[in-house]
Amino acid sequence: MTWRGVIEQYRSRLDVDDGTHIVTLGEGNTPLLHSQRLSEKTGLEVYLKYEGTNPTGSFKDRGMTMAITKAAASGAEAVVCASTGNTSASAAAYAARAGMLCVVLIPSGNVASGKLAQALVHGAKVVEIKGNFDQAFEITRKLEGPYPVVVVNSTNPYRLEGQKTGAFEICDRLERAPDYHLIPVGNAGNITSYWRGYREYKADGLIGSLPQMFGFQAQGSAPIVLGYPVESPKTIATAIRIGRPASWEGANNAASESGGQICSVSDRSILEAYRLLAFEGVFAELASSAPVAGLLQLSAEGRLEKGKTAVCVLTGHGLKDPSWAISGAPRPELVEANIDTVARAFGF
Ligand code: AN7
Repeated sequence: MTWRGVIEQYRSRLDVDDGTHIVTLGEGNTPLLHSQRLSEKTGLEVYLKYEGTNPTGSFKDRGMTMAITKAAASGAEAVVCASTGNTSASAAAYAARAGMLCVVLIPSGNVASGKLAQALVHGAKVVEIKGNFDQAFEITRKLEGPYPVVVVNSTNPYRLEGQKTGAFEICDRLERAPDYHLIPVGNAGNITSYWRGYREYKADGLIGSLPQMFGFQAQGSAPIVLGYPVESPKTIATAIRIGRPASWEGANNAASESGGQICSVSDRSILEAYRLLAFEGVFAELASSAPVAGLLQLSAEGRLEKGKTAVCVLTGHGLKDPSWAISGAPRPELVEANIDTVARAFGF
């Protein structure tokens, strides 16, 4: 069967009426890659759910097809979001597809260039604030009501509904749930959503057991781990530079009900995981490398049972932020255009 996006694929599990026009870019159906190197390093069977292959390069598309489909069906003409980058890229693309206006509020200086490029090319109206994501989000929430816009941040209930399809795809592929599910945590919507998806499959007898859910925040931006909001969150992983997560409780529930945990990982370990993934051919953005850093940390602490199956969700594509890839590598050598100098430069 041809793939027509997550709503058509999981229609019976999503609340979309038959006559509704579906706004889709063919999202979902992303690869679940076995990682030879991570499996060898940890003694587990490690899989990577590579969400970078979604139409706008991140997992946000799963929820955005739902949010924009519902907003369009309700007659809305404009959507708004605050974003660390990926939500705005996705909202801009799906709003363009639906012929709607998209307005975006971002923290100045802390959005990767590829994400900003996406919002702009799809015709979104982008405003930067002299502040962080949490401040942008607070303002955004207040716009709905007085102004004719629908908020498409993950507080929009349809976003989390769409995102649970990631869990369905993993179970459909493995024909069971993994033992461990590892995922980055920013606003904490995605972990909340995956947990909902797994529980739904379990309740319907499609899987026999549930995974332990492990969420990873960056150390300088780890409010859930600390137990209180962080006023000035800091991390190189700008996607998860969030000090006051909207789905805080959802993340805590997922961790406690599943016997997992919300943990933090250092920026250094995130960067190491980013390089490790890239050397295995998988280009994921920094935030997406947090669960891999977390996997290695938990494994080194002997907290994961060998032989078990683990899935790390790689939430966004590495091309979103090429600056980190380039800054960590030597500059290409510039030589004269002939075979001898080229061969010499290659070291042949
Ligand atoms: C690559 O785009 O919050 O815990 O505004 O872009 O569901 O928030 C992005 C979050 C992980 C965290 N990985 O997911 C935004 C935004 C990537 C992300 C997360 C984000 P949540």
